Amino acid sequence: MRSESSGQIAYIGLGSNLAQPVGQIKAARLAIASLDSVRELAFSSLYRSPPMGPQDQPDYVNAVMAIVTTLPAEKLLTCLQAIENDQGRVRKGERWGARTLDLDILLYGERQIQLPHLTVPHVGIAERAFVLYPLFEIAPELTVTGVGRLAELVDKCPCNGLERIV
Ligand code: ATP
Ligand code: 5RX
Ligand code: CA
Ligand code: CA
Ligand code: CA
Repeated sequence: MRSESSGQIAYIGLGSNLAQPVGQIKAARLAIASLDSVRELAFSSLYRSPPMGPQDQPDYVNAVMAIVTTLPAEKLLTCLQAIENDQGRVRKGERWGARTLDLDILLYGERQIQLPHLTVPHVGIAERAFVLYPLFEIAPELTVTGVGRLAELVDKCPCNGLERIV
């Protein structure tokens, strides 16, 4: 019955390359798990990698978290953006610049969502080693809605510089 459903499984990508990235990721994990209507299911290792996109910025630390949530995807995004702001994220002029914390909704159940401020599955998911490898670690059997099996995406994605650190 819909009113008794326990929610959706969602995968969140975490990234940081400023102000002690490992601490930022750990703090964000606690903040996300502490949200009402969110429960942590799994958390990947932490990975370091050179910046993709603009390269005049520090290396990133990334991880992926699986949650179960009764929040609709749009509300989840709002909560994640509030956590980014709480952890000192400042949006500067440059697109894809350095940040204390970046939280992306990678997947939300098997939903495909196309809203002005929310695209799910996340646009970059199939090309980004720093997303695919940690995601594969916690959900090796996953199929990315509309894209294909995660195991195949990982096989096709060079790990260029991605290192597991914790
Ligand atoms: P990228 O999305 O390519 O990884 P980014 O994370 O640096 O780049 P941001 O500046 O953090 O991009 O976000 C820009 C906007 O992307 C956000 O304000 C949000 O509305 C939108 N957005 C669209 N789809 C998603 C999603 N699945 N998860 C998080 N934000 C999203
Ligand atoms: C822009 C990603 C262009 C890929 C982006 C991260 C491309 C990053 C991150 C690492 C960005 C979005 N690099 N670059 N980790 N975010 N390693 O989280 S900006 Cl081609
Ligand atoms: Ca909680
Ligand atoms: Ca991102
Ligand atoms: Ca983002």
